[in-house]
Formats: sequence, C-alpha cells, structure tokens
Amino acid sequence: MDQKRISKFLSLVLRHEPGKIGITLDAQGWTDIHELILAAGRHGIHFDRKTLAEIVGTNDKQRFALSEDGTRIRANQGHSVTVDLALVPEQPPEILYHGTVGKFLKSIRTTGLHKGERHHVHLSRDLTTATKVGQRRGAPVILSIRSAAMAEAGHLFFLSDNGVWLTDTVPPEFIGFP
Ligand code: HQG
Repeated sequence: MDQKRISKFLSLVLRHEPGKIGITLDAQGWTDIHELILAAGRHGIHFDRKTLAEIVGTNDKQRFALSEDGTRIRANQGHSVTVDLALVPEQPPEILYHGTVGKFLKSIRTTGLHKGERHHVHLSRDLTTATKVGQRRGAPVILSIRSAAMAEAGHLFFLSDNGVWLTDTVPPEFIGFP
C-alpha cells in the first residue's frame, strides 16, 4: 500500500482518533506496534513492521517516533487528543515564523495566535517551512514572532522531536505583520 496513505492514516489514529480503529494511546501518546498493525489491518490498511519503520524513517516531517525498544510508536506532535509529550521548556531563537493566510489576519491582529484544535500554536524556525505551512490553506502570509521577547515576558516554548517550536498562545504585540 502507498506509504503516503499509510502516513496519513497514522497521523489520524496517533494524533486524533485512536478509537476509530479501537487502539488506545498511553499518557505520553505511545501505542503498541503489534496492536496497531492488527487494528489497521482490520480496517483495510495493511502494512508490516518493516514498512512502518521505513515510513517513520523517511517521513518528510519526521512526524512519528519509535520507542527505544522498538515496540511502540507515537506522533511527535500535532495531537488533538490529550497526551503529555513531556516536553521541557527551551530558550527559543530571537525570531520564529508562522505561516497562515490572509483571511485570518484580521482576527490574528485582534486576538493573537491561538492553538485551536491542537495543543499548541506551531511556529517554524525558518521561512521555507513557515511558507509550506501557510500554503496548505492558500497564498501564504508569513508572520514574524518575537519569540525571545515572549520568553522574557514569561511565555514557555517547547521544541518537539521533529523541530517544531510550540507555545501556548502568541499575543498580538509580539507579532510582526507583513
Ligand atoms: C490560524 C502541519 C484566526 C493559524 C503544519 C492556522 C504545521 C487563527 C490555523 C502544523 C488565529 C490553525 C500546524 C486567530 C491562529 N484567528 N485564525 N486568532 N490563530 N489561526 O493546522 O500552524 O502536516 O491547527 O494561522 O505543517 O496551520 O500536521 O495550525 O492557519 O506544522 O504534521 O488557524 O500542522 O503539520 O491551523 O499547522 P492548524 P498550523 P502536519
């Protein structure tokens, strides 16, 4: 089966709807690989351990991680179900970027960036990544976030295992608009 399709399926069940195929995630978001393969197969999505390891290793955004003993898998970020990824706050760079689209700007100017369905607002270290994130919704608009100043003001930042910067909310005064 097409690896991209399997990857999308993994995002769905490891971030949002594990119950859809009858699996559960533990408090840190991990699930047993053997159970996952069986449950996926029952829902017509067929892959083996080798294919799964390939998908984890080659995924363009490193969305998934295997446990050290190789028996479990989890999504690195992007969850809407409650999980504690046990991320430790880190000092962010001076500036981070957020890719969005024009139709959201009015609201962002007034209320800042909000996490919506996800656990955090997602920020990118570089313009290229932020542009790709914005492009998912249309013509991208890139906002610059004064992240070091935010940290100084007491906001916490976390760096996910796949290099996405995460924070709870970005007040409008820290956002540079184009
Ligand atoms: C917008 C993908 C109006 C925000 C990507 C964004 C990323 C507001 C949308 C990751 C707002 C939320 C995350 C406000 C924020 N008013 N709109 N006050 N505050 N927004 O998908 O950052 O493929 O939850 O600008 O590549 O787009 O899933 O967040 O447009 O890394 O691994 O509300 O998801 O990665 O959308 O994307 P999302 P995002 P994966």
